Amino acid sequence: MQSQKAPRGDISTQEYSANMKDYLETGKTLAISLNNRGPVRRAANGKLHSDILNSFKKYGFYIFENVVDKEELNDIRADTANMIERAPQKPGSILDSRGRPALGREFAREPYTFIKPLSDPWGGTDLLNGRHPSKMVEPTPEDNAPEHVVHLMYGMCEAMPAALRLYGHPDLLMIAESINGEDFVPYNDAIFVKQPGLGGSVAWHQDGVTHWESEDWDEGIHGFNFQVQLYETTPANSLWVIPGSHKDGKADIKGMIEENSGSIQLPGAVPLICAPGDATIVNRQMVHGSFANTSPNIRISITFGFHRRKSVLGQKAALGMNGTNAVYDEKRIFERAAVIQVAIDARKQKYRDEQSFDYKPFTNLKDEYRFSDTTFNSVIKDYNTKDLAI
Ligand SMILES: O=C(O)CCC(=O)C(=O)O
Repeated sequence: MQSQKAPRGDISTQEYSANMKDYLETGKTLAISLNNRGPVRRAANGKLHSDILNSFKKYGFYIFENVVDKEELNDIRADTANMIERAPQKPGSILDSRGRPALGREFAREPYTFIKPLSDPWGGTDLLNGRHPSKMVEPTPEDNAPEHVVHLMYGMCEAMPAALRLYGHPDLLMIAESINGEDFVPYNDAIFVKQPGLGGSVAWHQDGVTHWESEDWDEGIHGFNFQVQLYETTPANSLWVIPGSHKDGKADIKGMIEENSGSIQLPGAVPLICAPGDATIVNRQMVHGSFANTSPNIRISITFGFHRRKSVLGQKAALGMNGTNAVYDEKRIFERAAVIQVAIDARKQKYRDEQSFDYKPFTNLKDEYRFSDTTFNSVIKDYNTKDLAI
């Protein structure tokens, strides 16, 4: 088997898929052998069952099955499809491909990232604090491929009513509370869109950039991300992680690839294989990434993270917030956390019989943070200018 180190344009999609085949199989076998998937289970106190917490601590990730039911999933799929359709016709356009005003031209943060099909936009660049040191393989797209594809979408709580409701999901918030404490706070959100035969790579990286040298560094200090999967995920299109790598401090990813004869097929990695409606948690310190999607299957992952409050308080803005020179003070954290409370109420207004999550920092503020036009404007509009990236 050839190793995967050809630069862009030097490898066809067919060759690429053939070179990946054994690696994908090996990863899948290993993934299935791990004891870290199942339904959400609560302990007697209503928090996440310790078996699950222990498994998450051991491996750095966990797959919760059947978290989002079919009806809700269909709502999220419809809102996501609409957001993709309403993207600017090409980067910089103010109209979508049907000539309508593109979504989000009035948002304070651009909601779309476009890339060239099958490319790796971050690997080997200084972007996002330079946290993606090595480039992935970029196969040559088919002749009929578009020039650009949507790779990421931001601002889901503002752009997608069903995503705002998902953000208030009681099981997901209970999981966040169980991992990061009752005063847990948001990080950010992003929707990864990996279209069949077009979706790009996310080069191997660890998410956190702030606390590697902190005196109180530990395996959970950079928080974790959820991914809710809208479609079945496969080894060819899914996110890959190296189990246990969240415990080992800052990884020398460039060195790992060099040691692997320059191949991006890092040994020991596993794909997150999910059914539609499953939700994963991934520790942000894990070495993780995803490959160009030459498969016939789409992956759309609704991704949003949470932190321990003390991990962000007083920290300087990083990653997507780089350049704002912000420091995450009490006011900013409170304002960003208010999105959780409004989301809980937006959800309650649709799913009236469901037991809502009690977000402790807002237990006595529920009435002020009901979902309404007023709170949409004061809390949700441009909420992601207050993301808490570390
Ligand atoms: O889902 C992917 O392909 C990449 C996700 C990722 O890198 C992240 O959530 O940090």
